[in-house]
Amino acid sequence: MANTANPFVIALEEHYWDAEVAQGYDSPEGRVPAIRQRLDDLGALRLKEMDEAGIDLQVLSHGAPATQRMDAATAVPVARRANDRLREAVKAHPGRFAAFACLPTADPKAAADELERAVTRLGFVGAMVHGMTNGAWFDDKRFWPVLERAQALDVPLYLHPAVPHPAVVEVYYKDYLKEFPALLTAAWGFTVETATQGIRMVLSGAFEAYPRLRIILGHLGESLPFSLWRIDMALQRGRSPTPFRDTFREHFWITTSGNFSTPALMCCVMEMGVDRILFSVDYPFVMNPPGTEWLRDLPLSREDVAKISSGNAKRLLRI
Ligand code: GRE
Ligand code: ZN
Repeated sequence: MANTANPFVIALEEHYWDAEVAQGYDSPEGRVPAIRQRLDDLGALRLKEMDEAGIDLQVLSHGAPATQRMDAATAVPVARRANDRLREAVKAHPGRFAAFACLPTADPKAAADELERAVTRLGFVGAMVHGMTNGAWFDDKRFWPVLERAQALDVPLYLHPAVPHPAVVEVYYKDYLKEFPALLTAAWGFTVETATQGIRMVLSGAFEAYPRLRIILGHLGESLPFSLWRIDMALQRGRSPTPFRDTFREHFWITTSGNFSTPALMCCVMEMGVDRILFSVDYPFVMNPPGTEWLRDLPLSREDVAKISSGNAKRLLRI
């Protein structure tokens, strides 16, 4: 119930599956009927659960790995059609949805063009990229045309987790996967993969090349805020041109997706500042009510809760 005493609530990392993109996907989570039903729904059920939890607007994005594990010839037309269909879903419920584009990153030039089309023609607020593109990290210079275009369009790129590289799965996780499949995803594998991607983005020099580039990380920054001091200290023993911590705090925004921990949030507030923290659930992998109940009861001022609820998102995404 949207209580008038509560601020407007925008949730930033809220997933769906496009039938064409998700064709042939097989994930343990996608096989859970209650999750699959919600991934497939961009209408009545989703809106009912938003209303019940007090979420006014979801920024929709495809679930992992979206179009990041497709070859270039496949990804380019599929991403285009998926973004067109997502645009229709957003249009069908004015004021309730916004969208992050999926990009055919296997063809970086086409991905940059699709980002531009999604922002300028479809009204999308940025794009989401899920882990490695066929084994290549997103900080690789081949992908810099996408970074350059995001800066030119003044939209953020949301770096979302995906299942780690097969060699990592083999060496780090295989022994425990049968009993604990989530070790590979939300429990730890996603976090390590995406934190590594965040660190690599800084080390690559991309933010010196694109000084207005903005990156969003979910899950309270994939644990990076907790480790900022140590990373910064250790890297400066070498010859890092810009202090890691300064670059991270200037270019990264973080969301609360799937991580409703007050102690972890307090660490983020202290390291990043409250202006860099945006509410998110990670629906339907996580349900809405625990997220909004946590948000309402945070031991922060009303002004700070309002910033996390939607004020920061409105400014970052120009919603
Ligand atoms: C996600 O895309 O956010 C996700 C998965 C699988 C498990 C948990 C999760 O794809 O948050
Ligand atoms: Zn997610």
